[in-house]
Amino acid sequence: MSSAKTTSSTKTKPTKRVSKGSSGSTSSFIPHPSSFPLVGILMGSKSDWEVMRSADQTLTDFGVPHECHVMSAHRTPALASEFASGAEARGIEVIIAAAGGAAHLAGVLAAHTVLPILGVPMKSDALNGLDSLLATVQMPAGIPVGTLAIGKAGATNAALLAIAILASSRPELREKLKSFRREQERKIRETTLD
Ligand code: RP5
Repeated sequence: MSSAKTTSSTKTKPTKRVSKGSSGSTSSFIPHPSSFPLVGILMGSKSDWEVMRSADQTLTDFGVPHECHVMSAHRTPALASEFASGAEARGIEVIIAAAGGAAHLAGVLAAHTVLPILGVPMKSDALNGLDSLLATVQMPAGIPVGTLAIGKAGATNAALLAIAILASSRPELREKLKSFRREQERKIRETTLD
């Protein structure tokens, strides 16, 4: 699964042609003509997609243009490097990176860009995601990765945190976040038990 998505959930494969970014670096990731993604959601395997749909859906709900791709720190290291190196020049402002097991994707991306990287550890069969969590969170000083919770909660919160980062310069997004919190609070306050 590799798709570029817009706020209207249009799924298209990323155009595979080479262009020059403003930084002079080459990139194969060209935005869909009708969308200029602000957030990139990356995951190490298609097997992560069921969980990462939550990040995709949250960004869609807030109307944040974004794109979703599968790439791996281990299986496609050159692709991961290319994406991260060219992301800033393409207008991406935040990258969400999900991986499981020896979860190095977020760290490898962070090594190639100064954009904020939000890591989401995937639940693994062998160690229930503890391996993914430790691999994502234990970055050496100097190359930060903001690590979220394991699994779906982490995926949703990575999207909300990306929105909060974008909202620092976009008042309309800040208002949407406040409205989301109010609605969340209202639901809890109105909860009744049998
Ligand atoms: C990681 O290995 C992926 O992020 C995934 O969570 C895990 C297993 O991948 P598959 O073997 O299911 O492709 O790279």
